[in-house]
Amino acid sequence: MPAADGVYVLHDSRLSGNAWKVRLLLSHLGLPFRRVTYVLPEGKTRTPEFLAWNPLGKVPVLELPTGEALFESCAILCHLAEGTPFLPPPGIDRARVMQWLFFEQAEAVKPLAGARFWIAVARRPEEKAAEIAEWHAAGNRVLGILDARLAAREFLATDRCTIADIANFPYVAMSPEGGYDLGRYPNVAAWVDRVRRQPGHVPLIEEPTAAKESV
Ligand SMILES: N[C@@H](CCC(=O)N[C@@H](CS)C(=O)NCC(=O)O)C(=O)O
Repeated sequence: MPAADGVYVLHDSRLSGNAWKVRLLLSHLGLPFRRVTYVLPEGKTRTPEFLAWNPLGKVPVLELPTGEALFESCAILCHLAEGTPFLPPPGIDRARVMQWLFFEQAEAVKPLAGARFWIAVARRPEEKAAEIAEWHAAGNRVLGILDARLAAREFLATDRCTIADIANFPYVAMSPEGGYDLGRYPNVAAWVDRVRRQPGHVPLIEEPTAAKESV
């Protein structure tokens, strides 16, 4: 369905951390949007219409009021945050924001989200036992790096909450579902609470919990 009514349309799934990032920023910025929520195994992200928005067939996709569509959560964050305090103007602070966005995509998502998916969403950890062991090693390294970064600062990139924090938040906050112990990373745990207390914060699941979670 096109963004005919001139508002943002977020194509997401209920348990997607990547889509949660976008919903968080839309809410922080007070931007009205419509949600189209997919049950990923149903295959509706593989239709020609969806693939025209994102050839990878993944959520999130954001339809803009102009009718154009963007995929890749961090690119969407950059676009929405342009000209707001969530993305500093060109310079070293903006480069630091980018640094932590790339860190999230290149280093953090796979081990944190992979373990969470197989343990807490698919609930078939035995199928990925070897990978989960590898993810836990890599993910604990990531959490250690974040903990060191946050030892003497409140936010990842600058002295305020930016899209660097919004991007890293979901899969770090949900990492205990994947068997990670945030008690080992007190600076990360305090940052998770801090990001959660930002005005406009929304939970992953906003409606009452259904009996059976869909992906
Ligand atoms: N790098 C992408 C990853 C997107 C992604 O992996 N989306 C998942 C949900 S969190 C998805 O749609 N998976 C379904 C599939 O791979 O078919 C982003 O940050 O947006």
